[in-house]
Amino acid sequence: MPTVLITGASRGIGFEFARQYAEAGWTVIATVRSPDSIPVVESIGHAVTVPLLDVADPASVAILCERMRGTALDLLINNAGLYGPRSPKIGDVPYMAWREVLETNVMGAMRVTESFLPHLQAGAGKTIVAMTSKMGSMADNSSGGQYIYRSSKAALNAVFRSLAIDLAPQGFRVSILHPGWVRTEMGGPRALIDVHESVTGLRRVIDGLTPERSGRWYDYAGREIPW
Ligand code: NJP
Repeated sequence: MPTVLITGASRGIGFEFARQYAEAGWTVIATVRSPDSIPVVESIGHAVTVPLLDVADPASVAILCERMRGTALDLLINNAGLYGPRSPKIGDVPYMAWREVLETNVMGAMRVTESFLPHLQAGAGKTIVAMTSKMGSMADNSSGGQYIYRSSKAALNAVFRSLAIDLAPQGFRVSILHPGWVRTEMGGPRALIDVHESVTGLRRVIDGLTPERSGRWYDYAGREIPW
C-alpha cells in the first residue's frame, strides 16, 4: 500500500487527511507539532504513526528526515499552516507575526519538500501537494486587506508552480490545492463545508493528478482557480 506524509495533522484538514488515508488502507505518517497531539492522532488506528515535526524549525525537519532515511514516500501533503493576525491595519502591521506566517506557510512547505525529496524519489507515487487558499489569488482579490495570509499563500503558489516545472523531468506531479472554506479552528464555525467533504474532494483531485494537470491550482471540487 502507498505511504503518505502529512504535515499539521493534529486537527482540522490534516487530521481528516490522516483519517481518510488510513481508512483507505494507506500507511500514514501524520506529523504533529506538539507531543500533546500524539495520542489524539494515534487514536485513528495502527496504520498511523505520529512523529513530531515543526515545519518552521529546520532542526525538527532534519531530525525527522534522518529518522525516516530509507522510507519511501508516495505522497507528501504540505498542510501545516497559520493564518496569523486577522485584518492587520495600515499603520500598524505586525511584521514579526508576518515573518512567522511566511516561515511556516512558505519556507516551511519548501523546507519539508526539499528535505523529503529523496524519500519521495524512492516512492512510486511521486506526488507533492500544498494546501493553499483562494485568499492567495490575485484574480479573486476584490475585498483587499489580509496582507499577511494572502501574501503567504500567493508566495506558496509561486514556489509550488516552480517546483512542478523543476520536478517534472523526474516524473513528479505537484499541485496547489484550495480546500474550500472549511469548519476548522482556522475556518471557524460559520464556514461552508466540513472536513469530510473537503478532504473527500481533495483526495479525488489528488488521485486525478496527471502530468498535464501538474503545476495547476484546483479546489476541493476539482475546479481550476485563477492565479
Ligand atoms: O487549519 P487549523 P485547517 N509546524 O488551524 C499546524 C488551509 N486552508 O485545518 O497548532 C507544523 O485547524 C497546526 O498544529 P498545532 C490552511 O491555510 C484552510 O483549517 O500544533 N504544524 C494544525 O495541525 C492550512 O494550510 C481553510 O495543532 C503546524 C494545522 O497546522 C490548511 O488548509 C481555507 C505549524 C492547522 O490546523 C489546513 O487548515 C483555506 C508548524 N510550524 C485554506 N503551524 C479553511 N479551514 O477554511 C501550524 O483557503 N501547524
